[in-house]
Amino acid sequence: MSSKNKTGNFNDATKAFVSPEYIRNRFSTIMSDMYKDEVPLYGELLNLVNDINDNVLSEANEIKEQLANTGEITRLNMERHGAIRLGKPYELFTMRRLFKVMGMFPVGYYDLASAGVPVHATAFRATENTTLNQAPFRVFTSLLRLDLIDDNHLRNNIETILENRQIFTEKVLLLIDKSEKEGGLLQEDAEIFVQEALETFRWHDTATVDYEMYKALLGQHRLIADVVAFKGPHINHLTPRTLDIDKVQASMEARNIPPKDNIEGPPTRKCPILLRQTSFKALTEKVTFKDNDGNTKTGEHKARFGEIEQRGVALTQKGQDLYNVLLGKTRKAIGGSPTAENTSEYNQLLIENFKEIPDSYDELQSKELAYFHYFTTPKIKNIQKGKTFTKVDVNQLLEDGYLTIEPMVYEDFLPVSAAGIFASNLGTDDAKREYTETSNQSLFEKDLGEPVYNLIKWYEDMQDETIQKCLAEINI
Ligand code: OOG
Ligand code: NI
Repeated sequence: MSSKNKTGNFNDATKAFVSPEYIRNRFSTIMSDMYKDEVPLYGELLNLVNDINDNVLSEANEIKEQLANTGEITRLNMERHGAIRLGKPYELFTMRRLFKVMGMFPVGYYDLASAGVPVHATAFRATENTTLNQAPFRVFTSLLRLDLIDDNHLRNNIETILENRQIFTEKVLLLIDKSEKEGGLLQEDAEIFVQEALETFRWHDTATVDYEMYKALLGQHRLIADVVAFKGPHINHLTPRTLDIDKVQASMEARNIPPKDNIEGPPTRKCPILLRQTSFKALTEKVTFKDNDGNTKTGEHKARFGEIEQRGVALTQKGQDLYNVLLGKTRKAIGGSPTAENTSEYNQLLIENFKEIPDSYDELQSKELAYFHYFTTPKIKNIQKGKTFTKVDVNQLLEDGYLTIEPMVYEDFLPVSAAGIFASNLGTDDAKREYTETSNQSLFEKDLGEPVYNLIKWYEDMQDETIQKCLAEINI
């Protein structure tokens, strides 16, 4: 080996690419710091969530052990998601490339039109258990559906406004290209990348349209004004993960954080399922509007809020179907979305109806309603040599104590909850809008530039990975 070559290797070793996990955590941190500055209540909420999580962990050993076994314990304090709303296909396509630099990929398709919000969406996140535990940051990303705007004249105006905007900085576009070509970013480029990427998510207090246009956009849907009237897709909330959402909800008022009336999702349970979410209401923020003659006008805009969530076990298709039936049944009984007036009636009914989903992990497992991590126990050394075990033996191995399970946490979102969160921050009139068009996953994927991961298949594969690992240990 020549010394030149050696020098080359040496250089390569010192100038290694930083991992997507490093970039993702770095981005998540500076985003959170920026949002704390922009929306101070979010900082308060973070403190409250941390206090309550510490309490839960010191009091409930069971939960602590469970999170240690699944590897989630290390990520708890950095765990959060955000949400952005994009206007045109180019923005979605490029956002996919941007998130890929951070090891985030589109998982799932969410149609919100059926819930009265003219967008469809995906969530960008890590897709491996280890990388999720190292950097759990995710972003719910929706794209405006212009095909749902019935006013032709306004739709044309919106298209022109959106055509003329560039939400990404030149530098970030160059670094995305570089990362794609070279297979990663060096430390110094990664730092520039996160700072430049952050610019896209920043709040702008000057609108790009005049006040009349803003009013026209609002008249169509408050969400449309939020997407179209601004220079970029400001992050509209960040959501830390709590281990006890009921406690946080009950403690918010005492810290002057005004909570939304009800918690979205399933009821309180011993074994939490899927996802429960609540938020504080959006701030009223001053916005400057300029017209063509250079006159300015000050108005108000509501978009940015804070949210918290408690995550539970992921459900199988069978479990999800049951969840949708029970939630639908409860909402129908009270006449639609819950209101401030019927919150306690709604919660009672929700608890009652959800008794149909067993509240024990063993039963959720045996009825194939939820996904689990499988682990071998020390007992496997007593297993007779010679026999080969396969997937069909798993339940027997569990029963005989050779295997144990821990719940696999739900990493994704719920369309009805998402619509409820949207609605609580958009005003009731908008929430009552009805769009009859059907969901359009293939158009979304065309705009995105690649298919989204199938949610159920992702959990199925993850569970299978843990089972195969156990079988390999047993069959050695
Ligand atoms: C997104 C709402 C969806 C969630 O947690 O379900 C969401 C939005 O308001 O843009 O973040
Ligand atoms: Ni959210």
